[in-house]
Amino acid sequence: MEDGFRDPASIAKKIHVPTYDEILEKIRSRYPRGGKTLYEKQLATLQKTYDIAISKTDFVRSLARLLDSLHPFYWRLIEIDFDKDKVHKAISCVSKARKLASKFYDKYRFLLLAAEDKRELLRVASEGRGRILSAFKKCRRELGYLRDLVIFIQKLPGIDPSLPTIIVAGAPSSGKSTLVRNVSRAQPRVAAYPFTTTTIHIGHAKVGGRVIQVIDTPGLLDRPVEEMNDVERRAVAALRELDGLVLFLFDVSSDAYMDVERQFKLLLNIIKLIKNKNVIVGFNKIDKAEPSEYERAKALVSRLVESGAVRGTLTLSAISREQAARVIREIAEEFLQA
Ligand SMILES: Nc1nc2c(ncn2[C@@H]2O[C@H](COP(=O)(O)OP(=O)(O)OP(=O)(O)O)[C@@H](O)[C@H]2O)c(=O)[nH]1
Ligand SMILES: [Mg+2]
Repeated sequence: MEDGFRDPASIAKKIHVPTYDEILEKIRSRYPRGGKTLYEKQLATLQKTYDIAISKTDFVRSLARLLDSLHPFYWRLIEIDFDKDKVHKAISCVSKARKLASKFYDKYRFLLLAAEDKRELLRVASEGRGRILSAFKKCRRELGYLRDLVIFIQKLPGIDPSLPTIIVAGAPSSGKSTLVRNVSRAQPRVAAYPFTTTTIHIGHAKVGGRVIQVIDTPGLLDRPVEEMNDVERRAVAALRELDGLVLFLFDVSSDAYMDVERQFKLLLNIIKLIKNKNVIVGFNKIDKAEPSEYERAKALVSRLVESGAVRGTLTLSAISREQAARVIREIAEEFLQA
Protein backbone atom coordinates (compact mmCIF):
# COMPACT_ATOMS: atom_id res chain seq x y z
CA MET A 1 0.00 0.00 0.00
CA GLU A 2 1.18 3.48 -0.75
CA ASP A 3 2.65 5.80 1.83
CA GLY A 4 0.18 8.18 3.32
CA PHE A 5 -2.80 5.90 2.96
CA ARG A 6 -4.39 4.96 6.26
CA ASP A 7 -7.30 2.65 5.99
CA PRO A 8 -10.28 3.11 8.32
CA ALA A 9 -9.66 -0.24 9.98
CA SER A 10 -6.26 0.80 11.30
CA ILE A 11 -7.61 4.14 12.50
CA ALA A 12 -10.54 2.39 14.19
CA LYS A 13 -8.16 -0.01 15.94
CA LYS A 14 -6.94 2.94 17.99
CA ILE A 15 -10.47 3.89 19.03
CA HIS A 16 -11.91 2.33 22.15
CA VAL A 17 -15.58 2.83 22.89
CA PRO A 18 -16.32 2.01 26.53
CA THR A 19 -19.63 0.68 27.78
CA TYR A 20 -21.40 2.82 30.36
CA ASP A 21 -20.54 0.23 33.01
CA GLU A 22 -16.87 0.48 32.11
CA ILE A 23 -16.94 4.24 32.67
CA LEU A 24 -18.69 3.71 35.99
CA GLU A 25 -16.27 1.05 37.13
CA LYS A 26 -13.27 3.18 36.29
CA ILE A 27 -14.68 6.08 38.28
CA ARG A 28 -15.49 3.87 41.27
CA SER A 29 -12.04 2.32 41.28
CA ARG A 30 -10.38 5.68 41.25
CA TYR A 31 -11.88 7.73 44.04
CA PRO A 32 -8.96 9.82 45.14
CA ARG A 33 -7.53 9.38 48.57
CA GLY A 34 -6.06 12.16 50.61
CA GLY A 35 -7.16 15.77 50.61
CA LYS A 36 -7.09 17.63 53.84
CA THR A 37 -10.57 18.89 54.44
CA LEU A 38 -13.92 17.38 53.63
CA TYR A 39 -14.41 20.09 51.03
CA GLU A 40 -11.13 19.22 49.31
CA LYS A 41 -11.99 15.55 49.33
CA GLN A 42 -15.40 16.11 47.79
CA LEU A 43 -14.01 18.49 45.18
CA ALA A 44 -11.33 15.99 44.20
CA THR A 45 -13.95 13.24 43.84
CA LEU A 46 -16.17 15.43 41.68
CA GLN A 47 -13.21 16.33 39.53
CA LYS A 48 -12.16 12.70 39.15
CA THR A 49 -15.69 11.73 38.10
CA TYR A 50 -15.70 14.46 35.51
CA ASP A 51 -12.16 13.81 34.24
CA ILE A 52 -12.66 10.08 33.81
CA ALA A 53 -16.05 10.43 32.11
CA ILE A 54 -14.60 12.99 29.70
CA SER A 55 -11.42 11.10 28.91
CA LYS A 56 -13.30 7.82 28.48
CA THR A 57 -15.61 9.47 25.94
CA ASP A 58 -12.86 11.36 24.11
CA PHE A 59 -13.15 8.67 21.44
CA VAL A 60 -16.23 10.47 20.14
CA ARG A 61 -14.10 13.17 18.55
CA SER A 62 -11.80 10.82 16.64
CA LEU A 63 -14.76 8.64 15.70
CA ALA A 64 -16.70 11.62 14.33
CA ARG A 65 -13.61 12.67 12.35
CA LEU A 66 -13.17 9.17 10.99
CA LEU A 67 -16.84 8.93 9.96
CA ASP A 68 -16.65 12.31 8.25
CA SER A 69 -13.67 11.27 6.19
CA LEU A 70 -14.96 7.85 5.15
CA HIS A 71 -15.00 7.05 1.45
CA PRO A 72 -18.60 6.49 0.16
CA PHE A 73 -17.72 2.84 -0.46
CA TYR A 74 -17.25 2.32 3.27
CA TRP A 75 -20.49 4.09 4.04
CA ARG A 76 -22.29 1.75 1.65
CA LEU A 77 -20.82 -1.21 3.51
CA ILE A 78 -21.64 0.26 6.92
CA GLU A 79 -25.20 1.04 5.91
CA ILE A 80 -25.84 -2.61 5.17
CA ASP A 81 -25.42 -3.41 8.87
CA PHE A 82 -25.99 -0.06 10.61
CA ASP A 83 -28.48 2.77 10.38
CA LYS A 84 -26.61 5.97 9.46
CA ASP A 85 -29.15 8.12 11.24
CA LYS A 86 -28.84 6.10 14.42
CA VAL A 87 -25.05 6.37 14.21
CA HIS A 88 -25.23 10.16 14.04
CA LYS A 89 -27.76 10.30 16.85
CA ALA A 90 -25.50 8.14 19.01
CA ILE A 91 -22.52 10.42 18.34
CA SER A 92 -24.57 13.46 19.24
CA CYS A 93 -25.89 11.78 22.41
CA VAL A 94 -22.33 11.30 23.67
CA SER A 95 -21.24 14.79 22.59
CA LYS A 96 -24.19 16.34 24.38
CA ALA A 97 -23.47 14.30 27.51
CA ARG A 98 -19.92 15.68 27.51
CA LYS A 99 -21.18 19.25 27.25
CA LEU A 100 -23.73 18.66 29.95
CA ALA A 101 -21.13 17.05 32.21
CA SER A 102 -18.94 20.07 31.81
CA LYS A 103 -21.81 22.37 32.81
CA PHE A 104 -22.58 20.26 35.88
CA TYR A 105 -18.96 20.17 36.83
CA ASP A 106 -18.73 23.96 36.81
CA LYS A 107 -22.02 24.36 38.61
CA TYR A 108 -21.30 21.86 41.38
CA ARG A 109 -17.79 23.10 41.95
CA PHE A 110 -19.34 26.39 42.79
CA LEU A 111 -22.08 24.82 44.93
CA LEU A 112 -19.46 22.89 46.90
CA LEU A 113 -17.71 26.11 47.66
CA ALA A 114 -20.96 27.69 48.75
CA ALA A 115 -22.11 24.78 50.94
CA GLU A 116 -22.80 25.94 54.46
CA ASP A 117 -22.31 22.81 56.46
CA LYS A 118 -21.06 19.25 56.24
CA ARG A 119 -24.47 17.80 55.39
CA GLU A 120 -25.01 20.19 52.53
CA LEU A 121 -21.47 19.62 51.27
CA LEU A 122 -22.03 15.86 51.12
CA ARG A 123 -25.44 16.25 49.49
CA VAL A 124 -24.16 18.68 46.85
CA ALA A 125 -21.15 16.49 46.09
CA SER A 126 -23.23 13.37 45.64
CA GLU A 127 -25.80 15.21 43.52
CA GLY A 128 -23.06 16.65 41.29
CA ARG A 129 -21.48 13.23 40.71
CA GLY A 130 -24.91 11.75 40.07
CA ARG A 131 -25.82 14.32 37.48
CA ILE A 132 -22.55 13.95 35.59
CA LEU A 133 -23.02 10.19 35.53
CA SER A 134 -26.66 10.32 34.54
CA ALA A 135 -25.78 12.44 31.50
CA PHE A 136 -23.74 9.48 30.24
CA LYS A 137 -26.16 6.86 31.46
CA LYS A 138 -28.70 8.27 29.00
CA CYS A 139 -26.32 7.20 26.22
CA ARG A 140 -25.97 3.64 27.48
CA ARG A 141 -27.55 2.07 24.38
CA GLU A 142 -25.81 4.51 22.06
CA LEU A 143 -22.41 3.64 23.53
CA GLY A 144 -23.14 -0.01 22.77
CA TYR A 145 -24.14 0.86 19.21
CA LEU A 146 -20.98 2.90 18.60
CA ARG A 147 -18.88 0.14 20.13
CA ASP A 148 -20.33 -2.37 17.64
CA LEU A 149 -19.77 0.12 14.82
CA VAL A 150 -16.10 0.62 15.69
CA ILE A 151 -15.53 -3.13 15.91
CA PHE A 152 -17.19 -3.42 12.48
CA ILE A 153 -14.95 -0.69 11.01
CA GLN A 154 -11.89 -2.43 12.46
CA LYS A 155 -12.65 -5.34 10.14
CA LEU A 156 -13.30 -3.38 6.96
CA PRO A 157 -11.03 -4.11 4.02
CA GLY A 158 -8.27 -1.57 3.45
CA ILE A 159 -8.89 -0.18 0.01
CA ASP A 160 -6.49 2.44 -1.23
CA PRO A 161 -8.39 4.67 -3.66
CA SER A 162 -5.14 5.90 -5.19
CA LEU A 163 -4.04 2.46 -6.47
CA PRO A 164 -5.06 1.10 -9.88
CA THR A 165 -7.90 -1.28 -9.17
CA ILE A 166 -9.52 -4.31 -10.75
CA ILE A 167 -12.91 -5.27 -9.29
CA VAL A 168 -13.60 -8.94 -9.95
CA ALA A 169 -17.32 -9.65 -10.22
CA GLY A 170 -19.65 -12.29 -11.57
CA ALA A 171 -22.10 -15.04 -10.80
CA PRO A 172 -21.63 -17.30 -7.76
CA SER A 173 -18.88 -19.90 -8.22
CA SER A 174 -17.54 -18.27 -11.37
CA GLY A 175 -13.98 -18.37 -9.98
CA LYS A 176 -13.51 -14.85 -8.60
CA SER A 177 -11.82 -15.87 -5.36
CA THR A 178 -9.68 -18.43 -7.18
CA LEU A 179 -8.37 -15.66 -9.42
CA VAL A 180 -7.68 -13.24 -6.56
CA ARG A 181 -5.89 -15.95 -4.55
CA ASN A 182 -3.76 -16.84 -7.52
CA VAL A 183 -2.48 -13.34 -8.19
CA SER A 184 -1.95 -12.06 -4.65
CA ARG A 185 -1.32 -13.09 -1.09
CA ALA A 186 -5.00 -12.64 -0.21
CA GLN A 187 -6.65 -15.82 0.95
CA PRO A 188 -10.38 -15.59 0.27
CA ARG A 189 -12.00 -18.98 0.67
CA VAL A 190 -12.57 -21.01 -2.47
CA ALA A 191 -15.15 -23.81 -2.51
CA ALA A 192 -17.06 -25.89 -4.98
CA TYR A 193 -20.38 -24.46 -3.81
CA PRO A 194 -21.91 -21.03 -4.52
CA PHE A 195 -22.04 -18.05 -2.11
CA THR A 196 -18.70 -18.90 -0.51
CA THR A 197 -17.53 -15.29 -0.44
CA THR A 198 -19.72 -13.11 1.76
CA THR A 199 -17.63 -9.97 1.98
CA ILE A 200 -15.05 -7.90 0.10
CA HIS A 201 -11.44 -9.13 0.02
CA ILE A 202 -8.45 -7.20 -1.26
CA GLY A 203 -5.43 -8.65 -2.98
CA HIS A 204 -2.36 -6.79 -4.21
CA ALA A 205 -0.84 -8.06 -7.45
CA LYS A 206 2.56 -6.91 -8.71
CA VAL A 207 2.78 -6.11 -12.40
CA GLY A 208 6.19 -4.84 -13.42
CA GLY A 209 7.03 -2.48 -10.61
CA ARG A 210 3.39 -1.55 -9.99
CA VAL A 211 0.94 -2.69 -7.35
CA ILE A 212 -2.53 -3.42 -8.67
CA GLN A 213 -5.37 -3.75 -6.21
CA VAL A 214 -7.51 -6.77 -7.06
CA ILE A 215 -10.85 -6.91 -5.31
CA ASP A 216 -12.80 -10.09 -4.74
CA THR A 217 -16.56 -9.63 -4.40
CA PRO A 218 -19.42 -11.95 -3.44
CA GLY A 219 -21.31 -13.64 -6.26
CA LEU A 220 -24.32 -11.86 -7.73
CA LEU A 221 -27.64 -13.14 -8.99
CA ASP A 222 -29.39 -11.67 -12.01
CA ARG A 223 -31.96 -9.72 -10.05
CA PRO A 224 -32.65 -6.05 -9.37
CA VAL A 225 -30.61 -4.37 -6.64
CA GLU A 226 -33.76 -3.83 -4.55
CA GLU A 227 -34.21 -7.58 -4.30
CA MET A 228 -30.61 -8.32 -3.36
CA ASN A 229 -29.60 -9.63 0.05
CA ASP A 230 -26.95 -8.08 2.28
CA VAL A 231 -24.15 -10.21 0.85
CA GLU A 232 -24.91 -9.18 -2.73
CA ARG A 233 -25.18 -5.56 -1.61
CA ARG A 234 -21.53 -5.67 -0.55
CA ALA A 235 -20.56 -6.55 -4.12
CA VAL A 236 -22.77 -3.73 -5.38
CA ALA A 237 -21.05 -1.29 -2.96
CA ALA A 238 -17.68 -2.11 -4.53
CA LEU A 239 -19.01 -2.00 -8.09
CA ARG A 240 -20.78 1.30 -7.63
CA GLU A 241 -18.46 3.22 -5.36
CA LEU A 242 -14.91 2.19 -6.18
CA ASP A 243 -12.93 3.58 -9.07
CA GLY A 244 -11.48 0.86 -11.17
CA LEU A 245 -11.93 -1.55 -13.96
CA VAL A 246 -14.48 -4.35 -13.67
CA LEU A 247 -13.40 -7.84 -14.61
CA PHE A 248 -16.54 -9.89 -15.11
CA LEU A 249 -15.82 -13.61 -14.85
CA PHE A 250 -18.15 -15.52 -17.14
CA ASP A 251 -18.25 -19.19 -16.13
CA VAL A 252 -18.36 -21.19 -19.36
CA SER A 253 -18.04 -24.63 -17.75
CA SER A 254 -20.70 -27.26 -18.21
CA ASP A 255 -21.69 -27.13 -14.55
CA ALA A 256 -21.78 -23.35 -14.14
CA TYR A 257 -24.09 -22.18 -11.36
CA MET A 258 -25.96 -19.91 -13.77
CA ASP A 259 -26.56 -20.71 -17.45
CA VAL A 260 -25.20 -18.50 -20.23
CA GLU A 261 -28.36 -16.43 -20.61
CA ARG A 262 -28.60 -15.64 -16.89
CA GLN A 263 -24.92 -14.72 -16.67
CA PHE A 264 -25.36 -12.47 -19.69
CA LYS A 265 -28.33 -10.79 -18.03
CA LEU A 266 -26.21 -10.30 -14.90
CA LEU A 267 -23.48 -8.73 -17.03
CA LEU A 268 -26.02 -6.29 -18.48
CA ASN A 269 -27.25 -5.43 -14.96
CA ILE A 270 -23.69 -4.76 -13.82
CA ILE A 271 -22.99 -2.53 -16.83
CA LYS A 272 -26.04 -0.46 -15.92
CA LEU A 273 -25.00 -0.30 -12.30
CA ILE A 274 -21.44 0.91 -12.77
CA LYS A 275 -22.09 3.64 -15.33
CA ASN A 276 -18.73 4.79 -16.70
CA LYS A 277 -16.31 2.13 -15.56
CA ASN A 278 -14.52 -0.07 -18.06
CA VAL A 279 -15.64 -3.69 -18.21
CA ILE A 280 -13.58 -6.63 -19.40
CA VAL A 281 -15.17 -10.06 -19.69
CA GLY A 282 -13.02 -13.04 -18.73
CA PHE A 283 -14.44 -16.36 -19.97
CA ASN A 284 -13.35 -18.60 -17.11
CA LYS A 285 -12.93 -22.35 -16.56
CA ILE A 286 -11.90 -22.84 -20.18
CA ASP A 287 -10.25 -26.13 -19.11
CA LYS A 288 -13.70 -27.63 -18.63
CA ALA A 289 -15.70 -25.49 -21.01
CA GLU A 290 -18.76 -26.79 -22.75
CA PRO A 291 -17.90 -25.76 -26.36
CA SER A 292 -21.44 -24.83 -27.37
CA GLU A 293 -21.97 -22.77 -24.18
CA TYR A 294 -18.66 -21.03 -24.67
CA GLU A 295 -19.58 -20.14 -28.27
CA ARG A 296 -22.98 -18.83 -27.21
CA ALA A 297 -21.46 -16.73 -24.48
CA LYS A 298 -18.86 -15.31 -26.86
CA ALA A 299 -21.53 -14.44 -29.44
CA LEU A 300 -23.66 -12.63 -26.88
CA VAL A 301 -20.75 -10.71 -25.39
CA SER A 302 -19.34 -9.76 -28.80
CA ARG A 303 -22.36 -7.55 -29.34
CA LEU A 304 -21.45 -5.64 -26.20
CA VAL A 305 -17.88 -5.30 -27.40
CA GLU A 306 -19.10 -3.88 -30.70
CA SER A 307 -21.32 -1.39 -28.92
CA GLY A 308 -18.44 -0.34 -26.66
CA ALA A 309 -20.18 -1.41 -23.44
CA VAL A 310 -17.47 -4.04 -22.92
CA ARG A 311 -13.88 -3.00 -23.61
CA GLY A 312 -12.43 -6.39 -24.27
CA THR A 313 -12.55 -10.12 -23.62
CA LEU A 314 -10.08 -12.70 -22.38
CA THR A 315 -10.19 -16.43 -21.88
CA LEU A 316 -8.65 -18.19 -18.93
CA SER A 317 -8.55 -20.89 -16.32
CA ALA A 318 -8.31 -19.03 -13.06
CA ILE A 319 -7.11 -22.21 -11.33
CA SER A 320 -3.87 -21.82 -13.25
CA ARG A 321 -1.61 -19.34 -11.46
CA GLU A 322 0.20 -18.62 -14.66
CA GLN A 323 -3.01 -17.81 -16.54
CA ALA A 324 -4.42 -15.76 -13.68
CA ALA A 325 -1.22 -13.70 -13.59
CA ARG A 326 -1.27 -13.28 -17.38
CA VAL A 327 -4.83 -11.92 -17.30
CA ILE A 328 -4.02 -9.35 -14.62
CA ARG A 329 -0.85 -8.35 -16.46
CA GLU A 330 -2.67 -7.92 -19.77
CA ILE A 331 -5.43 -5.86 -18.18
CA ALA A 332 -2.94 -3.71 -16.27
CA GLU A 333 -0.81 -3.07 -19.33
CA GLU A 334 -3.69 -2.27 -21.63
CA PHE A 335 -6.16 -0.50 -19.40
CA LEU A 336 -4.49 0.67 -16.20
CA GLN A 337 -1.74 2.89 -17.50
CA ALA A 338 0.18 4.72 -14.80
N1 LIG B 1 -11.90 -26.36 -13.54
C1 LIG B 1 -11.85 -25.13 -13.06
N2 LIG B 1 -12.40 -24.87 -11.87
C2 LIG B 1 -12.32 -23.61 -11.42
C3 LIG B 1 -11.71 -22.57 -12.15
N3 LIG B 1 -11.80 -21.43 -11.44
C4 LIG B 1 -12.46 -21.75 -10.30
N4 LIG B 1 -12.77 -23.06 -10.28
C5 LIG B 1 -13.49 -23.80 -9.25
O1 LIG B 1 -14.79 -23.26 -9.13
C6 LIG B 1 -15.24 -23.34 -7.79
C7 LIG B 1 -15.67 -21.98 -7.32
O2 LIG B 1 -14.53 -21.13 -7.26
P1 LIG B 1 -14.48 -19.81 -6.39
O3 LIG B 1 -13.19 -19.16 -6.69
O4 LIG B 1 -14.80 -20.11 -4.98
O5 LIG B 1 -15.70 -19.02 -7.06
P2 LIG B 1 -16.30 -17.60 -6.61
O6 LIG B 1 -16.69 -16.93 -7.84
O7 LIG B 1 -15.35 -16.91 -5.72
O8 LIG B 1 -17.59 -18.09 -5.82
P3 LIG B 1 -18.50 -17.26 -4.76
O9 LIG B 1 -17.58 -16.61 -3.80
O10 LIG B 1 -19.33 -18.30 -4.13
O11 LIG B 1 -19.29 -16.30 -5.58
C8 LIG B 1 -14.09 -23.91 -6.99
O12 LIG B 1 -14.28 -25.30 -6.84
C9 LIG B 1 -12.88 -23.65 -7.89
O13 LIG B 1 -11.84 -24.58 -7.69
C10 LIG B 1 -11.13 -22.89 -13.41
O14 LIG B 1 -10.55 -22.07 -14.12
N5 LIG B 1 -11.25 -24.17 -13.81
MG1 LIG C 1 -15.62 -16.22 -3.87
